[in-house]
Amino acid sequence: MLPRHLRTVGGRCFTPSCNPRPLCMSGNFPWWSGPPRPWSSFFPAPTWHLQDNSRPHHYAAPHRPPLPGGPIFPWFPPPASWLHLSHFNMDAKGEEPFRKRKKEMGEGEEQQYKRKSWTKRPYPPASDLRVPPIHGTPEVVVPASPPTESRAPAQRRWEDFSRHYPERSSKDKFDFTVMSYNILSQDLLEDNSGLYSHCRRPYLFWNYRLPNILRELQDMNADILCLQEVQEDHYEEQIKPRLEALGYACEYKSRTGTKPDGCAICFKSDKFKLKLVKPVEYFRRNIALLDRDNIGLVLMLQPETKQKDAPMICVANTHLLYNPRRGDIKLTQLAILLAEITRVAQVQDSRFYPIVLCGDFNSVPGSPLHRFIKEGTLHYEGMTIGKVSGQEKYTRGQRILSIPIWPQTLGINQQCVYEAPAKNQKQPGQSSAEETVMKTDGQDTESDKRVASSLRHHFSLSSVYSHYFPDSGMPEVTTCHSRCAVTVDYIFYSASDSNVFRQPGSDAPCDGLQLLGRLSLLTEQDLWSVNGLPNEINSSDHLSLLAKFRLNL
Ligand code: KL2
Repeated sequence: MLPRHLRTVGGRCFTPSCNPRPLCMSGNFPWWSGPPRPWSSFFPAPTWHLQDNSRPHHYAAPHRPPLPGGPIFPWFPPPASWLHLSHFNMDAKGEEPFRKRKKEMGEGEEQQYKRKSWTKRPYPPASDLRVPPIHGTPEVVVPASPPTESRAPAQRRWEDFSRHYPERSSKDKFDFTVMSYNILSQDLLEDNSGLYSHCRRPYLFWNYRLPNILRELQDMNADILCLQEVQEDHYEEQIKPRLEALGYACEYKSRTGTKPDGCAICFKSDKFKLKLVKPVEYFRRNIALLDRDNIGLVLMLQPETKQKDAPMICVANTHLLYNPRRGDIKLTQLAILLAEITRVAQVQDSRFYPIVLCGDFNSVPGSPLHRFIKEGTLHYEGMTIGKVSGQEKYTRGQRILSIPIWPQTLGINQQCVYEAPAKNQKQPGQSSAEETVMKTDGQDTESDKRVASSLRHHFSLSSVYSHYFPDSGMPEVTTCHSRCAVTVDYIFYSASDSNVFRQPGSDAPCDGLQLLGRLSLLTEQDLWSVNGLPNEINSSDHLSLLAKFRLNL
């Protein structure tokens, strides 16, 4: 990939802010039938001059104007070498030879890859590609545009759980919505272009993707946005100004090292007052295990209510390491984040302000890392490092997690709490049971060994999503590209004692939240029926997650 300063090639920069308006752009969106969007004059989207009806496997939107004839790419594609999009050029001519793609694959991936990305799929009409916009706070199932074919289009529905809770007067409750969304940084898209070889090339340009992403953020209108893979230049120049204009206050933490992206938390400034910002870096110079540049961001927000002392809400956002084999690093990064949350969200002893923990954890449902977050405990003795995130099927021959996983010099104990400097001093969030464990440390009993190889944390966290569709048993998917379609994104939250979705078995005292609703996810099949991700409408390789919570005052 070219360094960023070289991306202005031939007088053309591939970010909209400094891009001369391409000849084939117009200021409106082909799928948007409502009033002109406020941003359309700032971020013009291409019209359908890119149509290529000669390729039957690419659907042709019925409302595209006919081709004027002659060349249709006055301004792109650039030569492959400019953007490392060589296979996109191949895509334009047909499919890249399978032999070549095979080289990039790991063992066992071949069949999966063949099936997922290169089976010819019938392409649906444009109306099927539409994820319905949600205006205002989502309360109702958004009506689908009438399908033009017999096959039902993939739709995301608002699932309303508010009927499970008694009505409360407005002064006794504080309702708010939270969105978690990995927006796919353009740099990472270009670095890992092999993952997007199934996509039509025009949909991969930042000029095209940005308006779609902003549209989605605006239409969802969440009170809190937790965004991952936000490229710093795009954030400063385009995303932050737009969100501020929509009434958000924005906080950002860039990845360490030379990585150009990071995480942002944006919140409606008329709904919350910012009490604390805690950027979290996982990199530690002196700890070999922590040589990666992932980060997290934690905010303490005070709801703006008529009642004076509404409890604060802790909102954490992270993007954990991708590497499927390095579960040891992922768990340690998570432990650092949990230790930071413990520091800032503790009311007293083991009581915490309600926590909303969002992000891309690069771990699948049911994996040890996922179970650890939900269950609050993980016995990891004998576990291979590749098993932790559940991304890898074949973990034989891999190292097992050391006991303890991270060195003492990190200053975080097995309960994911920063150790106090003085010996025998009670840790924040430490129960008397753990004190006892520490005192008996050194006696080599079986149960001590088990404790030594167990992680714990002190929060009682539930997941907004159930990860499987109850009717069909099909897995929900939050990310989908040519190599995989899985859940790796989550919204976890402290469920109140009265929450019907409270994690079974969790007995930690909890000043928590009630889950009032969520925007349903899709199956892998749904997503491939619209050519996977990113596609014409959904401009990331992840879906956004959206939940509505109630804080009882
Ligand atoms: O899975 V992700 O995509 O949550 O959407 O998080 C990482 C991956 C992101 C940040 O590192 O970049 C993607 N193969 C596939 N995807 C990769 C790879 C890779 N080798 N490296 C980074 N990513």
